[in-house]
This record gives sequence, structure tokens and C-alpha cells, in this order.
Amino acid sequence: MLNKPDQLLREAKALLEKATGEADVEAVRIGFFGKKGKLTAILRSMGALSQEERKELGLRANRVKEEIESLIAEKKREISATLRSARFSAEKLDVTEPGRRPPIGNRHPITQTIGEIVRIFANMGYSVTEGPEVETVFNNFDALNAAPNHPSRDLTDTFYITKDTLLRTQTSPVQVRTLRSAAPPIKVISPGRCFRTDAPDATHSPMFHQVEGLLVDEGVSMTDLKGVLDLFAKRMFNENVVTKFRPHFFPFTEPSAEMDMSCFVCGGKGCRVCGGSGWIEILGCGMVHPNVLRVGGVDAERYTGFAFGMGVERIAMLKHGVGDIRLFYENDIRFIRQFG
Ligand code: 2NM
Repeated sequence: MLNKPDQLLREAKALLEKATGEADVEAVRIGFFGKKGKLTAILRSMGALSQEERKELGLRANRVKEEIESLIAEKKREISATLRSARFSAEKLDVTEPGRRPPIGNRHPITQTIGEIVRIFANMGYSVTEGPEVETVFNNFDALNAAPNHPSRDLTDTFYITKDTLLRTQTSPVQVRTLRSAAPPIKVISPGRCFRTDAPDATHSPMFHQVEGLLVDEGVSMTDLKGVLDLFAKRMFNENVVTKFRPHFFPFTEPSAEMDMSCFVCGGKGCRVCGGSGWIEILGCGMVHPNVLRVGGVDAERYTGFAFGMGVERIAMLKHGVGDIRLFYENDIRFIRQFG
């Protein structure tokens, strides 16, 4: 009986050695000092002993009690130190770690080309106007002097929505809206999407982009048109290109012309880009037809104007050597990234 406390001390030491968490240590404390604890039981059972034995056992039991208590306290400190250092290394923050870059894309080549064209004209004092893609037949055809039987009105060329509405086949209806809502001097550029029922191939798409321009003022002549568009070609391609104007026909301009530019790749000698001719066709233009000015509410006796239009895809294909218009709409990231 007298040896029981030392036996309990050994037992407690063994248990504490194996303890790995605060709960294990707490279980040891309860196992020895709790109401039903082993040391508690010894102290309770002492009433049955002689006074000598009680004194000796009491002494030993109290010494063992203190020793186990200090072992428990030490173990608790040890465990909380281990837990803390584990937490510290889990929460470690490397403030010298380099930043992670988010993946950054680039503007679509068509958006970029529109931006370049618009910028060149903005630098010449033009403002940008935009209009709806769903237009009236009136703004898209009638106001632009297209005869009632003009082939471009054909159901097989135009996406009609109703008898009177359609997807615009060009951006000119935006200029019609401008003429009807503003007074000269007018100097605008209108980029946007257009739609025609073309079957897709290397140079056609049912959806494409145009930039059109319009300038109306007193005394505007064909020489103003030539000066502006020649400067545009030089800024868009390079300073050395020269331009020439070939007579053409558009219902909304009279006279009308197409502008050719000397090949910016071979300088006019003839190469693959210009098809050997040394010349590249880049836009259509002309003096705004008096009928168009009148429908637009402009006094055609006092004012004259010029207008022009170009296909954005065609310009982008020429500039970047893209051989198939459909590449612009596939959104293959490997294609788009080459314009970054
Ligand atoms: C072109 C060619 C020639 C043009 C005409 C007009 C308007 F509304 F003022 F009459 N806007 N755009 C025009 C003229 C467009 O595209 C090849």
C-alpha cells in the first residue's frame, strides 16, 4: 500500500510521455486527480489505516501528487509550444515572393484597325458618330438615292427583318441620320458592323465592318476629297504611297470614284500582295449626290460634300498579310495574340 503512490507516479510518467495533445494530458489529470481518480482513491482509503501508516502514506501521496502536477504542467507547455510553432510555419508569409501576373489579352485586330483609321481622321478634326445595326429601309436605301429596283435591295443580298427594317448593309445610314439631325459644317466618321447575305469565303463574310466618312460645307470640292484620302493612305500605310482615283458608280455620290494606292509592299513594281499590278484598291468615295443632301435637309444649292467608305477587314488583311477573312471571326487565341 505504501508503494502505491510511486507506482502511480511511474504510471503517470508513462502516460504523459505518450501524450501528444492537450486532451491526452487532461485525461491523465482526470485519471489521477478527478473524483474517481487513482490518487484520489488512495487518499480516500486512508481512513482504514493506522496513524503511522496514514502519516507515511499521506506524505508520499502528496509528494507524488505535486510531482505529477508539475509533470502535467510541463507537458502542457511543451504541447502548446509545438502547436504554436506548427501554426507559425503554416501561416508563414513570404513577403519577397514575386507578384503573379494575371493573363492579359489584346484587342481584336479589327478593333485595332478601326482604332487606327478613326484616329487618323480624328486628327484631321472629324468626330465619331455611331448608329443602330438594325435600320430602316428608308435610311439604308431610299435616302441614299438607291433606285426602287436597285440590285443591292434584293432579298438575296440584304437581311430584311420586316418590310421596312433590315440589318444595315453599309454604315451610310449613320451619315443620313447625321445629315438629318445636324447642320453644316459636318465632319464625321462612322465605324460599325454591316451585314450582307454573302456566303462566307476567303474574302466575304455576312458580317463585316466599315468606316465611312462625310464632310459637308460650303465650297467643298473633289480636290478636298483627294487631299484628305491621299493623306489617310499615307498615314495608314506609309508616307511613300501614291494614290489615284478611278471613275466608278455609287447611287449616293456623283461623281463617284474608287481610290487605288501604290503597293505599300513593293512600291509599285508588282508583287504577291498587289497581284502583280503595283496598285491596291482601298476605298470608294465621291461627291454626295444632291438628292442625298436634300433628303438630309441640307440646302444643296449652298452646300456640297464628299463621302467615302472602306472595308475594315480588307484594310486589316492588307496591312497584316492575312489571307482569309474568316480568321477574324474564329477567335482562335493563337491568331488574335499575333496582333498583341
Ligand atoms: C462609300 C463610297 C462612297 C457614302 C456616302 C454617304 C452619304 F451618306 F453621305 F451619302 N456615306 N457614305 C459613301 C460614298 C460610301 O462606300 C464604299
